[in-house]
Amino acid sequence: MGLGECRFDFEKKIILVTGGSGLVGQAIKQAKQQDPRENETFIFLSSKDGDLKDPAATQRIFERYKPTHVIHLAAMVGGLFNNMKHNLDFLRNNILINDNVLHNSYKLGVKKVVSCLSTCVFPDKTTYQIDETMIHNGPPHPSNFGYSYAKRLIDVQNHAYHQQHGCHFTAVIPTNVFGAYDNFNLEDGHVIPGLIHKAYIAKKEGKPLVVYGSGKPLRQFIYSIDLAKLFLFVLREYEEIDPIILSVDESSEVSIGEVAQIIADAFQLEHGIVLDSTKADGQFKKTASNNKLRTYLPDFQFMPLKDAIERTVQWFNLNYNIARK
Ligand code: NAP
Ligand code: GFB
Repeated sequence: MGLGECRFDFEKKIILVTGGSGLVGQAIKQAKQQDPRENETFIFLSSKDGDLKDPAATQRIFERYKPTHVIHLAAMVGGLFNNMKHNLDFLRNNILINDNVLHNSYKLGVKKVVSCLSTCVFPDKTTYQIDETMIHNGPPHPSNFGYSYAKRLIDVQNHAYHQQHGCHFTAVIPTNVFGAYDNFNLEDGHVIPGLIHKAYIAKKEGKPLVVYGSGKPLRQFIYSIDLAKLFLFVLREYEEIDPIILSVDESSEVSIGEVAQIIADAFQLEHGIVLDSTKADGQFKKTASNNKLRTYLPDFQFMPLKDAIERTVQWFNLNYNIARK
């Protein structure tokens, strides 16, 4: 069954989206408006609704909204440099958040939970392309071991809840995501929002764009809106407990230098790009296979990277005042 085609599903769904105010949450808000279903009611949470690290606050949220389905996005999230500085916080905060959300979902008889891992959780020393079966095959890259082990544990928890209680808790594994409402903080954010913010400043100051590291590492980037459409597919159609990678094709993998050039062109920068090799490169590559996704959605069209980056640059220029930075 393709995207947009739906089996008639009259079951009333109350869908709680934890982390609904962030990059991916805002994209799901937009995607569900573009592809609405009468039987679905969405509730988008932010940390203002309650700290999900706190068991009592989490229980209050679940008792208040009584969800039938959960899209679990809430997490301590950050780029390479934030992870390298705070591996312990990424480990503890995400373990606490995930345990509270999954256990309250079990206690309230939630019919389905779709949690969110990341391709950085896979082993650093591996064969390529990486696929879903490799998730526990060795240590992750040392730059983000805290976040990675906390995320791997979600897969372990999903299987444990299924084995002991028959719960239907699953997970998706996206590659690096970008888009509107991202975290454009220069220290803590990911590479695309970081470079967009730096290009914005470079444009104003008539300076070159500074790219951290060698510019050689390779990444697959998925636009938040494409990811959101795939999240809705998984919520509505995907029946497995085992996770599924949500990634663009391997052929769309680019180097950091190439993505920096796309951003510099989008801002029509006139002073070029310089590399700051004093900064870390992190993991050289984490090339993921989307073969499993393609068995479900062989014709899914991803937005070309250049177009998606130009839309994100446009959003940042228009929303500079409200953007997280
Ligand atoms: P984000 O923009 O940083 O948003 C994080 C969300 O989680 C926000 O809504 C935030 O609420 C909420 N949150 C954080 N700590 C919380 C707490 N203690 N209690 C309640 N809510 C809390 O993150 P994102 O990029 O959208 O990531 C969404 C999911 O995708 C995460 O699970 C992340 O691990 C995963 N992921 C992201 C990427 C990527 O490249 N961004 C790649 C792969 C996977 P406030 O807005 O109130 O702070
Ligand atoms: O997106 P990023 O921070 O995360 O960095 P990772 C990607 C690459 O971009 C690294 C380079 O090779 C950086 O050296 N880079 C160049 C920059 N300029 C910049 C810049 O201005 N800011 C940043 N941040 N990078 C993360 C994991 O790894 O991937 C997280 O640590 C999460 O846990 C995320 O999984 C999706 O792709 O290296």
